Amino acid sequence: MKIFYSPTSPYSNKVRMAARHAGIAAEGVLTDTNGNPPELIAQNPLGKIPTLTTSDGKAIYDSRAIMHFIDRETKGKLYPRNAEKRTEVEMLEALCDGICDCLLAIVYEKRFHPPEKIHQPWIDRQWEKAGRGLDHLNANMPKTGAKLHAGHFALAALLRYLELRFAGEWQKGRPKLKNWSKKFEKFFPDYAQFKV
Ligand SMILES: N[C@@H](CCC(=O)N[C@@H](CS)C(=O)NCC(=O)O)C(=O)O
Repeated sequence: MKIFYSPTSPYSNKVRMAARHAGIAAEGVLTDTNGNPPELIAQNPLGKIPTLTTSDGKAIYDSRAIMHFIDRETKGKLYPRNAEKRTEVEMLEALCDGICDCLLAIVYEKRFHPPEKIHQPWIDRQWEKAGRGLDHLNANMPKTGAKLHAGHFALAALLRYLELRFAGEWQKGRPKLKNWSKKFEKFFPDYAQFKV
């Protein structure tokens, strides 16, 4: 099994941490999407990471489809069996991924436009969404103990991305969120390896 990934991609980090936790052996294939690598495009026409290739050559994307695949392969290591609890975990994952979507939109707006074409109102709109999401997380932190689930990995990946691209810009007024990584790392010591 292979996972096309980049250490700076939050969705890649989410699935790679989850695979590690669930005991899925997948070889990481370091991938720069900017170059449209043919081996990635052959698996995923969208040219996005993460993309997983199974041992029998099937491609699986996007990150949530990969998470569900890992969960099925490991008989439920990532999502609770109970329907209500599962929905809660899926919502946490959706919120964390959604905040990453907003943050990525900001990064791409700046990266793929010449300075005079960067549209600040679009950046502000995305930053507002991300801010509301982060406030919601800070007010509704997930219980975190030895039994980790997909939502924890999505949150851990989001925090790594914030540290990487928005250092010092998101912690104010969100002490619980700021301190959560330390707690998570106690239960997932490999978290340090997912820092760029
Ligand atoms: N919804 C997708 C998002 C994947 C995504 O946007 N990945 C980024 C890297 S973090 C990417 O591949 N960007 C390259 C591109 O869009 O060309 C998922 O959850 O996997």
